[in-house]
Amino acid sequence: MCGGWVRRALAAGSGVLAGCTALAVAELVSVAVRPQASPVVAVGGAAIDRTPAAVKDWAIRHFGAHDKMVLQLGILVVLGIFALALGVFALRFRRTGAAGVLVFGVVGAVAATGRPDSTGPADALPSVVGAVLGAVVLAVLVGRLRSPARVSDAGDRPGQSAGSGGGWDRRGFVVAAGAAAVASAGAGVLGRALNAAGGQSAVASRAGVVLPAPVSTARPVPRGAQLRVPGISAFRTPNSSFYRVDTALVVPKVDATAWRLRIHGLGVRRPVTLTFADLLGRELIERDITLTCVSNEVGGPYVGNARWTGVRLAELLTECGVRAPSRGGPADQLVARSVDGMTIGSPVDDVMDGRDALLALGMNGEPLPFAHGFPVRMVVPGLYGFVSACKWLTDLELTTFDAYDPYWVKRGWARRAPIKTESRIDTPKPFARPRAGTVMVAGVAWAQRRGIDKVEVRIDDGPWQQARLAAEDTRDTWRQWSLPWQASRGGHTLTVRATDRTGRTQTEKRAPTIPDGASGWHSVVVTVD
Ligand SMILES: Nc1nc2c(c(=O)[nH]1)N[C@H]1C(S)=C(S)[C@@H](COP(=O)(O)O)O[C@H]1N2
Ligand SMILES: [Mo]
Repeated sequence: MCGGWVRRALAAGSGVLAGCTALAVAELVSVAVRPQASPVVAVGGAAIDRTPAAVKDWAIRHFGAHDKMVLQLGILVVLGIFALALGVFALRFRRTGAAGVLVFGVVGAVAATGRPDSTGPADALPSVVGAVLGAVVLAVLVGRLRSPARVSDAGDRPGQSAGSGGGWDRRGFVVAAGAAAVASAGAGVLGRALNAAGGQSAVASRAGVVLPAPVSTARPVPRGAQLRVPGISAFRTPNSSFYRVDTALVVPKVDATAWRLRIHGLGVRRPVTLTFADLLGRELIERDITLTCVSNEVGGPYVGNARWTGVRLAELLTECGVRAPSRGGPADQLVARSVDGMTIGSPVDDVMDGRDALLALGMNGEPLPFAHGFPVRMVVPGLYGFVSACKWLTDLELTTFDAYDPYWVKRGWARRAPIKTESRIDTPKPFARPRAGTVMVAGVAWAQRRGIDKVEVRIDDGPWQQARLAAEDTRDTWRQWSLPWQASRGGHTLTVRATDRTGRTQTEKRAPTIPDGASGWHSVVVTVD
């Protein structure tokens, strides 16, 4: 009896080892194809694209920057469970079990070739080659578990090998399993290392970028824009802590020297293809702009303020012969495409209305970090990122809102999404226990394009008290505020609301992030000791 259990456990382990072999080999083969073609990345990407907006939003909220790691871990856990089962199954049905590994190869291959950034059938190779070798490993290992022990096997004690399952080739199994484990670990480590090194030309191209001085510098941030209150968000968000929201499981590493941007489409009288050097050679401007994600909950972290350096998008479009629809042009939507197949649509009228819509090359004084879109991304003041801020940009197409729905719109988000007037309490933090006495309540408020005119704070059900506003940098940047509060002992709820320069006060009405951004007032509950 005992022998049967041992064999079944070893068979399950063989399934896992076969799975590991498949993934490791796929990783190695993906070095020759593209890192994005490796099956876990491809299946993960396909899963992201098919995840309902609400779930995706939930994942972003709950796992934040770790959402992608959680997804990949989830895929591995599911694969692991199937691999265990497949191993046990192969003990009875060796061929069918081994063939089962191939099914996963097909799933990976279909996912990889179906990605929007797929470069062709070669993307199937990592999954296919990996699965074939995985199937071989499973067939060989299970074969050892099924074949009768040879008499010469010195290690085989009669008492164990004569179990109900009969004898099996212990030494053969151990040797084969050891070889498979060592080989797949080697392939996996080598594949990972080579893929990591593969982005070297992109890294070198970024290191070689020298951003020319802008012809129009950002106006100096007024000294009073940054309040000296512990716990308040820095006025300028450093790149290292700038939020990141995108669908890329592997950050695209684009070699700037090979990068091209095509501008074409409806009503583009002079289509062009530009190089990175072409953009560097143009007049650059520098602007402080606060970027906001539509997935940001009231009080959430997906908002940041950076100094962007780039080319005026409207100027470039005008040179290409584009006219805004308000001036009779036929195209009302500008669709930006990234190297990873993301599509983001912005109103042509917005990017050409005189605001500082940029093809950004620089962020806070350095070339864009890879995670934030190197070499070139869009930044449009006043529009949520999903309708304006395409990273790893490679194509700009003029079209209409009627003719084309970009990525997020296909998934239930709005076609047009100006940023809503919002405010956030940065300090005290939720459930903080400040001492009774003067407590500084402080935070940020934003209403890009309109500007912040007033911020008010309410303690419990008390009257609205006007907060002190920090100096305004521009209408397109967030604004800090603070209010000294004479805190009395006990539990208190602090609530904030902002009023923008159009005179509109931030609505109390709660709206979910889908389809066009959350609304409502941010509250923080604290206990004063
Ligand atoms: N290529 C690409 N660009 C993208 C996205 C993406 O998923 N892929 N996400 C957009 C969204 S939803 C936002 S809010 C901003 C975030 O920019 P950041 O990651 O630099 O903060 O990028 C936008 N640009
Ligand atoms: Mo976003």
